[in-house]
Formats: sequence, structure tokens, C-alpha cells
Amino acid sequence: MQAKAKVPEGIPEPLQPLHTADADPQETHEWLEAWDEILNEEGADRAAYLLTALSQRAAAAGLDLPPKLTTPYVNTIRAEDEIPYPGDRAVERQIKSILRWNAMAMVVQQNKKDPGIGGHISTYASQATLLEVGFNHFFRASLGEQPGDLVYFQGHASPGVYARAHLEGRLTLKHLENFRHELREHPGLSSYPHPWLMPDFWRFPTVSMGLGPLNAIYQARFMRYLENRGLIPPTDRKVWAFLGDGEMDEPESMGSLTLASRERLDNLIFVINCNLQRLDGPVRGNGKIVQELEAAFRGAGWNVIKVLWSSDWDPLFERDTSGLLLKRMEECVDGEFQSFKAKGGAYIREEFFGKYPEIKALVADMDDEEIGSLRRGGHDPLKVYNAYLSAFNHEGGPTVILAQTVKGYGLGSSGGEARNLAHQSKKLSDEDLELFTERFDVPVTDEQAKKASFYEPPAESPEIAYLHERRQALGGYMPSREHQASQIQAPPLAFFKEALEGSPDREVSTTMAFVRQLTLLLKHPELGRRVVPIIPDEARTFGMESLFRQVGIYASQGQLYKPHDADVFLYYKEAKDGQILEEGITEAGSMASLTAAGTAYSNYRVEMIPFFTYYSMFGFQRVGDFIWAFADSRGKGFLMGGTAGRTTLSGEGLQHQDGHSVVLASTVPTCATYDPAYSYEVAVIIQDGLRRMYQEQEDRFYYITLYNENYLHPAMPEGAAEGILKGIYRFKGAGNGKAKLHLFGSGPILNEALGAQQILSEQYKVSADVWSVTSYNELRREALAVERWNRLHPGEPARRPYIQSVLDGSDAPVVAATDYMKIVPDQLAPWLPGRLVSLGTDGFGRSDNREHLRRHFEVNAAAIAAAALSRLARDGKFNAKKAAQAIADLGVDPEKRDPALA
Ligand SMILES: Cc1ncc(C[n+]2csc(CCOP(=O)(O)OP(=O)(O)O)c2C)c(N)n1
Ligand SMILES: [Mg+2]
Repeated sequence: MQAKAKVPEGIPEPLQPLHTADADPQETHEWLEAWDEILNEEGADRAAYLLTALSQRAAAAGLDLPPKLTTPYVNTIRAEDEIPYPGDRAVERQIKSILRWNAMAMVVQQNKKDPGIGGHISTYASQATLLEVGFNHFFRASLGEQPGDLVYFQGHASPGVYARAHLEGRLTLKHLENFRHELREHPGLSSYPHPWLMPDFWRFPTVSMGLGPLNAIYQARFMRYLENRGLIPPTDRKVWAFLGDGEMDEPESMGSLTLASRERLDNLIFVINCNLQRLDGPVRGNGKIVQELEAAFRGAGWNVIKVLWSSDWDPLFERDTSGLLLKRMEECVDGEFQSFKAKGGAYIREEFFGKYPEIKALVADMDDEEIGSLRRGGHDPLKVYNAYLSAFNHEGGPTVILAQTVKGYGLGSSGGEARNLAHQSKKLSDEDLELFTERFDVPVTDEQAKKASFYEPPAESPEIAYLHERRQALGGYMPSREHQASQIQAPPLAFFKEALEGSPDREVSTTMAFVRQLTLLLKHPELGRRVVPIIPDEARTFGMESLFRQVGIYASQGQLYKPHDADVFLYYKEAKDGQILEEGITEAGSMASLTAAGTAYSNYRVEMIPFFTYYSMFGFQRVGDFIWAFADSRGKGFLMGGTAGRTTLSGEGLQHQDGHSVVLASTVPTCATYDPAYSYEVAVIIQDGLRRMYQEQEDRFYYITLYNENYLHPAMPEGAAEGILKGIYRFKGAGNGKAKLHLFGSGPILNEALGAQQILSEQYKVSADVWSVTSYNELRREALAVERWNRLHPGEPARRPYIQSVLDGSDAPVVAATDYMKIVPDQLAPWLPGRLVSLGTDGFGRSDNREHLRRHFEVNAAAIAAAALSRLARDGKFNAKKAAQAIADLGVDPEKRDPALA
């Protein structure tokens, strides 16, 4: 438990400087003395009560007291409240020294072999104690039958994590030798935590700063969601996130702190490695990052534990009756603290202690070396252990541990200890290598030290025995990522019967069709409970509000109020076992929920099926990096891009109308991107997605656009399923003999292509086939794979990409129209027989209705027909003058400003 505050007796002055000058020190002293007496005689609760009562009275009297969110610059847990260290300090230190050495050697060796290959030594050097106390005493790999704690490792500390896995016998020496050499004959180690590259090892890709903290918060919340919905048993599992102090500047890092306190996530522990430096220099040279973070986290309702000073400082604090040691710590800014560590003992004596004779006297009997090695809290296992224990036992909310450390700890001047160049240092001088071995007692010869050779303790050494004993007591080895065998059978396509039959009499949108399908899935006896609808405050936009009542909105505390609409059928129902994650306006948070749900098969051994439905414009371009990390995490699920299409979303204009999300989606290797036109196409894609991701266990996910234009939906044409999945099928043939051209359409623009087909045939006697292209990107990926095979096998008969086989040798030109950018159809250009004409929505959107938008972007039926005639004219297959006349007759203005630049 966290220590109760107690003021040592005899402190004559207030610890904190007061904001205004003291007009009557005697009176102040009497008040403080009286309060101290109550604290010491009646206890902390009473003392705190009186303070609260006083401040309430002050507020009632209208006094404007400055809010105080920081505590003094000392450890939160007092020395006298600590419990002794439960482990074998000597053996643990020896293990840690070997890890420090091997982690450093991994990077140094590799950069000698392969200059410029990179890697980091200073992050782990500052973090080793923080991780080792966790590995030896806190991180549980399993809890009986349940999976254990989830640890987000700081990406740049990966060499230390690899070094440990090596000592544990889980990685070979060859692995270490191949750090950052992943493409050699021997297995290598990825630079950073990447589940995609090391699927048995890493769980969480953290190296893009800011993703780890946000994902960790939502992970902890999702754990509670699964517990409250009865999908996993409640445990005291923790989510630990190891973060950099520089990393906290990313807006994502602190953007969702209040969710964690609001949801009372006492399963969440942040450990911020406050080495006071980032890549270029100090995080806050002119201030104090620890104090700034303390205020922010405290203000957000977190339990804050500061671990600033090691036990070396305790006797100094004890002897300092002047209060000046603390005063000196408070007045120094981080830039000075950095210099103290960079410049050593003599400098500290003069510049830190030397400011006040009273505290200079405290260190008079210490030599410079002793002063230089007064450690910071994050390097003291005892302090770290007590902080972790307190965090572990804290109830009712999340905890952040602010651990002060030294960047590049122990690496000497050439390795950059506390220097601005620390982050990028990859070499140590011979002298510093030797000093390192001396300082940490690494048992290597001088010769080995100079070569930075790895040190491997004998298998029967006490270190190895201890390491295994500790990990076995904690349920196994970490990090380690599990794969779960399939528990899911996808429903047959007939399950979506309604969608397959279409909506021939009632105009609906693909969004409405999807909501119907989602509703059905939620009712599925096996799959229903696994579905996780995730919505960032947009359910009504998508007509999903019926789900509120059907499955409830997840609210960990239930519904504490009677909703104003309680008397209507579809009221706003919140429930402890609610299924919908109604995230509010946070696409990043929603992505983090999708990530937790879409990787639950590995982290909780339950396969969940998330559907994150959002405004398509605010997806890939806004939270693209989270989506990339989701792919790295081998995440599964559906991203449903609602209100898609630059001309289909009318009225909203430039910042809302999306004409490029499918381009961005196509950049993610494991994302299948679809742009369907009809309800049966949506159903076929979802059904097959369930089959491939969950039944067949493929690590992929889906991006599906959904539109809000209402129109009639036909029944699924016989045999269309294969083409829908591969990306194209003939929707409506020319009907009267051989087509002179092919019209490709996607989403609602397919209807415009059908309109063009009619115009061409009725007004110009030109027959055209209309194709529905559900995925240019899937077609392209398949064609590229086939082409690669052909390239690598020149002696074998060439294979034909799907797009070519469906066109079956037709050399008729293709006019492709989309509500997305022209580059989307252009993806197929290399495999089409004639020159492709792409019509799309390049440029900024406009506030207007669909009719005007499609005319502006030249993707309406008239523009498609005009483009077709123009193409035929250029090919000499249609009279050019007639084509020009047709363009005029169809209302297409040839002199209009290019919408791409308008
Ligand atoms: C989004 C993002 N931007 C930039 C980087 C490059 N980068 C890697 S580490 C680093 C500095 C990290 O400092 P800090 O978070 O304090 O970690 P430390 O190594 O000091 O523990 C930077 C800028 C990154 N990895 N991710
Ligand atoms: Mg840092």
C-alpha cells in the first residue's frame, strides 16, 4: 500500500515555498506546528480531513487558492515505509550486469560488422533496473489457466529484452549476432517489437512513439469489457506500459488519460522512464518533466508514484535538518540535472551541493567518486520494487510510476552517459568498455571487453538457476506471444439471405444493408457474443441506434441515470454487460479498441470480431499509424468506412468528403480493401472475411467502404461471389452482341456507369459491358503476384492474372469511374489491353448535392458516356466531331476548370 504522509518532527519551515511572502512567520509557524501535532498524534486521515475542511471553507469564502497538483521533488514512498527487497540483490545485479553488457555488445558488434545498421544502447542502459525488477518479481506470464500480464516494452529497449531471452535459453547466440539482420541464412532479430516479424515473441508494436500508451489504456479497458461481459474470468492481470519521458509529448500518449481514471482501471500501470532526455537533448531543459507529468496525471485522476532518488540519498535527507537539500532539488531544472550526471562528482559537489553551505557540509566526508555515484531512484531495485508493489496493490484507478534515471547509465563518456548524443551512440571506446566491465563486474577478460564479446554464464551458474526459478514462479517466460487455434466457424453465405435477395422495391444504402447484416450477426447463436461494434459517436449518422437497445452500450458502472428517452423503444441503453463500445469522438481511441479486440485471440484466448464503423475521411488519414500497428499486431477485424465517397457524401464539403481512403488502405499489406456497390457484395465480403480471418486463421483485416446513398439493390447474380471477392465481375452485359467498350464502376458510381451504358446504347448505338469492381487493389495484388511468378519462371507457360482472364482477351477500351481518386482504377493499367480511361474524384470536395458534385468531378453518367465516346473517337472507332457534339449535348463543359485543382 502507498505510504501515508507524515512530516518528520522539527521542520521549522514549510517544505514548499509559499506563493506569497510570509507576512507573519510566527503565526505560520504556530499553524504548522498545530497541524503537525494532529498528524503525529491523531493520524493522517484526521490531518487530511482538516485540510479538506479548511480548503472547502476557503472556497466558500471566495478565496482563489492556486491549485497544487505537484508534490515535493522526492520519492512518493518514504524510506521508513518501504518493505525490504524480497529477491537476492547480488544475483539479480549480476544478471542485470550481464544483460547490460550483452545488450550493449549486440548493438556495438553489429555496427562494427555493418556500419550504419543502427540500434540503441542508451535506452536500455537507463531502463535495466525498471525491467529487471519487473521480470524477477512482477510480470506474470500466466495466471493458472489464464494468460498473464500484458507488457508494453519501450521499443528502443529491445536489445535488453533480447539479451534476457538469450540468458533464458529462448534465443540463441546466433540470434543475438543477427540483431537487425533479419534477411540472412540464420534467423535474426527485428530492430524493435514487431509481432509480424517475430510472432512467437512480441505482442505489442510500440516503437512508433505514442501508440503504446494509448493502446495500453484501451487494452486495460478491453480486459474489463471482456470480464464484465463474462467472456473471460476476472483476474488481477495487469497491463504494464514502459514508456519514454520524451514519448509523452506525443498527443496520443496523454490524450486518453481520463478514460483510465474514469473507468477505474487499477489493472493499468504506466512506468515512465524519466531519464530527462529524448533524442536531441533534454525533454525539459528549462523545467522538470517529472513534475509536469505528475501534475498532468494527477489532474487526470491517476495515482502517481515518484521514484526519484535511490537509497544512497536517504541518509543525506535524514541528516539535512535545514530543508535545503529538498529546496536545491526543487530549484534545479532538468538541464542542470543532466549536467550533473554528465560532468561527475566534483562538479556536483560545487554546483549542486555547493550552493548552500549547509548541504555542502552533508557531503564533506564523501569523495568525488562517491558523490558522482549517488544514484537516481530508477536505478535502485529497492525503490523500484516498492513503487511497483504499491502500484500493484493500488485499487480504484490507474497508476503511473515516474522513475528518474540516467540516459546511457554506465556507458561512460564515449557511450554518451547523460549526454545529448546518448540516444544515437552505438560505440564505446576501449577504455569505456573496460570501465563498463569494472563498474558492473562483468566477468569478461580485457581482450573480450575490447571486442565487446557476448558473455554467456555457464548453464549451471547461480545466475541462470535464479533466472529460471524466478520466471517459473511467475508462470513462464516473457515476452511471448500465443497463437490461438480457431474456435470459429463462419456462417454460410445463406445466413445473409436477405442481403443476397437485395432490395428491389425499397431504396436503401449500403450502410443500411451493413447495419442489417451486423444486427443479424449479433443474433448469431455462436458468433453473436464475439462481435464488438465500435463507434466513435457516429451511430446515428449510420442508422445504428437500434443497436443501442438491442445489445446495449458498454458502461462499466452500468446506467446510473434514467435516460430521458427511456420511454421510447430505442432508448440510449448503457449496461455493465453492454456490447457496443461507444467511444465518443476519438478515432484513435476507437482504433485502440479495435486493436485490443482484434488481437484478443492472442492476448485473452478468445476470438473477438470487431467492426469499427466510422466516418471514412477520419480513418486512414487520421489514425493511419494505429492501423499500421494493428497490421503489425496481426490484428483481425473490419474497418467500415461510412459516409464514403467524395460525391456521395453530399453537403459536407472539403474536410469530410473522402476520395482517397481506399488509396491509403491499399498501402497496408494485410488490409483487404473493398468498395462495394450492393448489399449482397457487402455480405459476400463479410462472410468470406469471417471465414478467412477466423476459420482459416489468416492474419488479415478488411476495410470496406459504406455509402449513404439510397437506391434499389438487385438480387445477387448467379455465380458472382468469386468475382466479388477477387475484385470484379460482369454486372450487366451489353446484351446485343460484342461490347465496344467496358465500363467499370464501384460503389454508387456503378449506378452512374449503368446510366452511361443506357445513354450510350440508346443515344449513340454504342454497346458496353458494365462491370462492378469491388476491389481494384485485390485485383492488382493478384496480378502483381502472377506477374512476379512469370518473371521468375521465364521458361514456364505464363499464367494469366484474374483481371485478364475475366476480360478474356477483349481489346475494347475500359472507362473506369469511381468515387475515389483516379489512381484507384489506374492500379490495373498494366494489365488492360487498351489504354484505361479513369474518372475519379481527385481534388478537394465541395458543399453541394450529389448531382452537382458528380457533374463537378465528372463522374456522373453523362461524363462517363462522354468519356467513352471521346475514347472511341481517339481510337478511330467513333466520329470525332460527333463525339465533340455528344460532349456538348450531354452537358459536359470542356472548358470547365479541372476539378483536380479547383
Ligand atoms: C512517432 C515517432 N516519432 C519519432 C520517433 C524517433 N525516435 C525514436 S526514440 C526517440 C526519442 C525517445 O525519447 P524518450 O521517449 O525519452 O525515450 P528514451 O530513449 O529516452 O528512454 C525518437 C524521437 C519514433 N520512434 N516515433
Ligand atoms: Mg527519455
